[in-house]
Amino acid sequence: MVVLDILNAVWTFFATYVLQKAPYMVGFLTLLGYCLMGKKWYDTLAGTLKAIIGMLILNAGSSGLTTTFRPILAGLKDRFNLTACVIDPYYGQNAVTAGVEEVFGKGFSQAMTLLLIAFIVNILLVRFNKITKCRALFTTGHVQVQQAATAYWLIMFALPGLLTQNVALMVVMAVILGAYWAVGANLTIKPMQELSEGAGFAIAHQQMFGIRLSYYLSDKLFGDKGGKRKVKKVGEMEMPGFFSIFNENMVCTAILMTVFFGIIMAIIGKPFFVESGATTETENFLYFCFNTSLNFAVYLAILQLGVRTFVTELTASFQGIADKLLPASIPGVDCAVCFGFGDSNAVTFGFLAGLVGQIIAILVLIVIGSPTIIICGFVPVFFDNATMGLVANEKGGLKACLIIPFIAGLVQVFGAALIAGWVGLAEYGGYLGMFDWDTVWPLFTVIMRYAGYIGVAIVVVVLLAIPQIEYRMDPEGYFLITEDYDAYVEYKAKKAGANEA
Ligand code: ASC
Repeated sequence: MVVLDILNAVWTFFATYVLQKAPYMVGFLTLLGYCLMGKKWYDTLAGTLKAIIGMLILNAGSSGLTTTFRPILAGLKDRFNLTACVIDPYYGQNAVTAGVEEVFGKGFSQAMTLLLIAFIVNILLVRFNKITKCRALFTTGHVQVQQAATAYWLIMFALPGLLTQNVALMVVMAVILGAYWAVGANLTIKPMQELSEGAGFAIAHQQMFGIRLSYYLSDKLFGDKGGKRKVKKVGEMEMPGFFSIFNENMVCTAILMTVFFGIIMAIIGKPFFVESGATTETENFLYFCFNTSLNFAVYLAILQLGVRTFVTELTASFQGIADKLLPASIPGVDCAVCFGFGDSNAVTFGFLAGLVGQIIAILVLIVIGSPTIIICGFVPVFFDNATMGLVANEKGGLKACLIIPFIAGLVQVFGAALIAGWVGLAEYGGYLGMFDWDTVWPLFTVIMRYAGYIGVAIVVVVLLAIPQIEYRMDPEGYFLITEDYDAYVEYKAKKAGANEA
């Protein structure tokens, strides 16, 4: 009994402080990887610490952005007394916690059990990737918590018949969520390897299908058509005179954010910020707006430093895990990691284009008298659209970097309004609202709601078929791209040469 108690305590500690805390999960994987590689103890210690600290720095940047700018967008809601649904992962999680007992008669703790089982499904799918073709392991715990909560709600809503059968309910949920993690992260491998020139990570976040869609569309609609068309990327834009200062990432971010957030903050007005404690009665409001807006560039710079600190450690050590435990796999990380690669200004442009899209969509909802009104959340509007913009810019240049996030912004609001209104989460004030959860997950929910168990089978089969199709399109390059990126580039060049000849 004592042994069981100890095991239980160790497990609870691990689940709470490692599995759900991204920096320590990344540190744990780095430690494990270096140990499996037989690295000297002091190199292992140094690498592990760098990985944890790098992730903590990244978190400092990303939570700085989130805590400073989230209240501003949410402030619009309070200022105008709107009863509306905020699309934001944290509001989404709160809404599930607040409503799940009342609506389904189930506690929130089961969502955490779901998380653990789904994670095991993810590991198994990667372990057997000779068959499954899934190559990426999800490591972003906080995102897994939010997704487990929302998936828990959506699936119970879709399959009310399962509510009395706990085991079946958990199995269905874990298989779908675990498959979504494995398949989604896998979809981002190609765009991320190309963007980072083989840094060796995938994205394990909330817009994984969005990233692949952005990659696909930017290439199809705005791409260079095999060298026949010139694509102008954000970084290559020659801007005349005054505009050339926009080439500098920090300056560009600072100016654009001052304009955009300056306007929004002016609309909300000083009393709101005094009340929320962000400023004081005596502080000059113009100064406050300017200083807050400049902090955007500060947090972005911090975030990018964090990426540089931990990515090499994590991906180098992951080789040990890939060699010994999970062959041909790479780690899936937070979407903010890709902001350390590509054209930094694409991050800012993608975000602003997405914000414009979201604002227009919200105005449309108001004008048509939609029963569910959405308020933009900072996390989807920034992290989703910046990521998709960055990817779009790589393939399709500036035009793609503006148009694709703009459309994504529309889709996020309309998708969220439909699904959150339908499943009843809007009543509790929030919905996860990130790109995949406004598109792919609503689709899953519709299929399961109307086709029951057959729907579950359709969702699982379609998900698992995706990596198979991708593999069949390029069997030789498929594992090469994660195992040896230089060899992959050479192989691609040879193939392109052969095609031309
Ligand atoms: C999310 C979420 C965050 C951010 C962060 C981006 O989905 O919950 O805190 O995105 O992961 O770096």
